Amino acid sequence: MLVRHLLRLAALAATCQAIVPYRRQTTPSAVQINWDDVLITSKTSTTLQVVANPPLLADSSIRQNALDSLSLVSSNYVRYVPWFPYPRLAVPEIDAPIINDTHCITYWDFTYADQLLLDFMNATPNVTHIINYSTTPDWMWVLDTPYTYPENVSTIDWNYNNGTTLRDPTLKEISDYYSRLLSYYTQGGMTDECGVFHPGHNLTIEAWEILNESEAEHSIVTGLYNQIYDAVTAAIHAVSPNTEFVGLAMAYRNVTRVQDFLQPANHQPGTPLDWISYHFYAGPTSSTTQDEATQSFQQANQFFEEVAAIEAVRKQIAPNTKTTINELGTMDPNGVTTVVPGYVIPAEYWAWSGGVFAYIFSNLTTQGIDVVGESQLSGYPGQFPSVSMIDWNTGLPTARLRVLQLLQSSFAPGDNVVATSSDETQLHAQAFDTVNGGKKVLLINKTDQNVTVQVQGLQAESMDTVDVNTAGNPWRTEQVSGDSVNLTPYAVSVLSGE
Ligand SMILES: *[C@@H]1O[C@H](CO)[C@@H](O)[C@H](O)[C@H]1NC(C)=O
Ligand SMILES: *[C@@H]1O[C@H](CO)[C@@H](O)[C@H](O)[C@H]1NC(C)=O
Ligand SMILES: *[C@@H]1O[C@H](CO)[C@@H](O)[C@H](O)[C@H]1NC(C)=O
Ligand SMILES: *[C@@H]1O[C@H](CO)[C@@H](O)[C@H](O)[C@H]1NC(C)=O
Ligand SMILES: *[C@@H]1O[C@H](CO)[C@@H](O)[C@H](O)[C@H]1NC(C)=O
Ligand SMILES: *[C@@H]1O[C@H](CO)[C@@H](O)[C@H](O)[C@H]1NC(C)=O
Ligand SMILES: *[C@@H]1O[C@H](CO)[C@@H](O)[C@H](O)[C@H]1NC(C)=O
Ligand SMILES: *[C@@H]1O[C@H](CO)[C@@H](O)[C@H](O)[C@H]1NC(C)=O
Ligand SMILES: *[C@@H]1O[C@H](CO)[C@@H](O)[C@H](O)[C@H]1NC(C)=O
Ligand SMILES: *[C@@H]1O[C@H](CO)[C@@H](O)[C@H](O)[C@H]1NC(C)=O
Ligand SMILES: CC(=O)N[C@H]1CO[C@H](CO)[C@@H](O)[C@@H]1O
Repeated sequence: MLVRHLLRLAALAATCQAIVPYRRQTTPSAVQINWDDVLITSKTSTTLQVVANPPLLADSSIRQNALDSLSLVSSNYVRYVPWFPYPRLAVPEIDAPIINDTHCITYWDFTYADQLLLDFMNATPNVTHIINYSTTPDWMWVLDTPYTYPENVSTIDWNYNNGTTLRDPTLKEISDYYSRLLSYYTQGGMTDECGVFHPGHNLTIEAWEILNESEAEHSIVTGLYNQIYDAVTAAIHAVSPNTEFVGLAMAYRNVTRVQDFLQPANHQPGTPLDWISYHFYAGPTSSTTQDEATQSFQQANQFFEEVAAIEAVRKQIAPNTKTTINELGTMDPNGVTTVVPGYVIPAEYWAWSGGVFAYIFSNLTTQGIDVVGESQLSGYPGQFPSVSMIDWNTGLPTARLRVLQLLQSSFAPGDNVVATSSDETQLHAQAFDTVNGGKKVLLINKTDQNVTVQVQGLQAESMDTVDVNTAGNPWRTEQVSGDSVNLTPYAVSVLSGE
């Protein structure tokens, strides 16, 4: 793979040499803005998801930097997900209770759950949180053989989430589990199956998600998912009446499932359908950085159409249900689950991947999506390294995190999003008349070349840019004037002016 990488660099160098003289003569790429044509007043918040994993544990050398990085992009609807490959981090009741005539023993252990959740809450003060203990204890499912989870809390275990039938079909066991978990974190403690009180915390949990990518984990069919959703939301509401719920959490964008979930007739009366959630990852297969980027932008276009189809259904049957698209990312084909030996994810990757997120933000804002969430704070070889927003060796930000931070500092719900056009093959442009900072234009260079952009309808004053050069550092601010600016390769820029 090293060879391939070198070949790629050679090819890039050759391209630059061949193209530069030609580029200098090309006419600038034009962006037209009609400030009077308001497409929508933005409802969109941008945020991220934090998947709980070992680099965030108390004894990790990068923990503090990772938490500081998280604080930079702390924002409403930030999402926290303990996840099944680390059973002992994700499941506080890791073993089934033993209850018989002579004994009553439970195995609740909040050591790791507390470490990770309290760090997360402390790094994200004064914002609303969506908490998602999506992993159910394995022992609640009917399994062919009892499952032995790894003792080592850092060991990745892909086999934990197994079984398709709950051992208690009345759903009382799973509801009680979540009710105790909520009680422990929001009501100062909980009473276990043996009547023993476990002192806990008094956190405010504004929203709770029910299960993970339900169609993938445990292959839960819609009917069962809805039943679990109804039972668990009722149990949690009894403990924490102000918590809202997020349902569905689809890995694939299936309109039928959305329809089945949102139909009130498919739920117990009174079940809240506050939010739905779903996900998208671009998965390019090409072999050059530019092709990967181009493919990812194209896959995003397809995703926008899927969102539009889901939105049509939601608006028709559940117009008040909000949407959080809370896992958005890309994957380097050589860094999907682990990093191919000898390969280094290039600086360009982190820049264009941030560009794809900014591009998705732009379109989903015009579609009226409530929350657009980047995936995920901490990834590392073994756990989706190219989806990470921090460097797994240091805990410091990558360009992906800086793009989110730039979007948060530039745009907010309440901005007027106005009609903007440009040559979409190379550049994406979207103008915002913002509530906080005057007129701004988001510019995304989809390619590895410099370009001059002529922005018609804005007297530009300054431009903030995240690109290959700024990488994980704070963005660069340049003073600009007139209506013509230069965009660097894969730049995500925000132009401000009058
Ligand atoms: C109850 O469970 C304990 C612990 O597993 C076991 O040692 C004991 O034999 C059980 N008693 C009965 C009556 O089953
Ligand atoms: C959180 O809000 C409180 C009350 O408004 C304020 O005193 C505090 O400084 C805020 N903390 C942060 C980190 O913003
Ligand atoms: C669970 O996983 C094991 C090993 O991967 C497999 O043999 C078994 O059939 C699975 N299903 C159930 C229901 O236990
Ligand atoms: C636990 O697993 C991690 C990750 O595989 C490994 O680095 C560590 O050495 C293991 N610890 C022990 C005590 O085996
Ligand atoms: C939670 O609140 C209860 C009741 O006010 C109080 O007794 C308890 O000490 C609090 N727990 C924590 C961890 O603050
Ligand atoms: C949720 O579950 C799916 C399917 O098992 C998995 O692919 C995905 O990465 C999970 N998401 C998170 C954030 O853990
Ligand atoms: C809970 O988190 C999992 C893991 O990321 C995710 O797949 C699932 O969609 C979430 N649940 C909801 C209802 O969003
Ligand atoms: C979408 O969901 C429906 C209902 O759960 C299912 O029957 C159908 O096979 C799914 N379609 C795809 C493409 O997965
Ligand atoms: C967002 O994507 C949809 C679907 O591709 C498209 O129809 C729409 O024009 C896009 N919105 C903007 C403002 O470009
Ligand atoms: C882009 O422009 C900068 C500054 O003029 C130059 O250093 C760089 O080589 C150019 N990059 C490409 C790919 O042409
Ligand atoms: C903003 C923009 O479009 N930038 C440029 C990115 O690079 C390509 C060349 O590959 C230019 O044609 C684009 O115009």
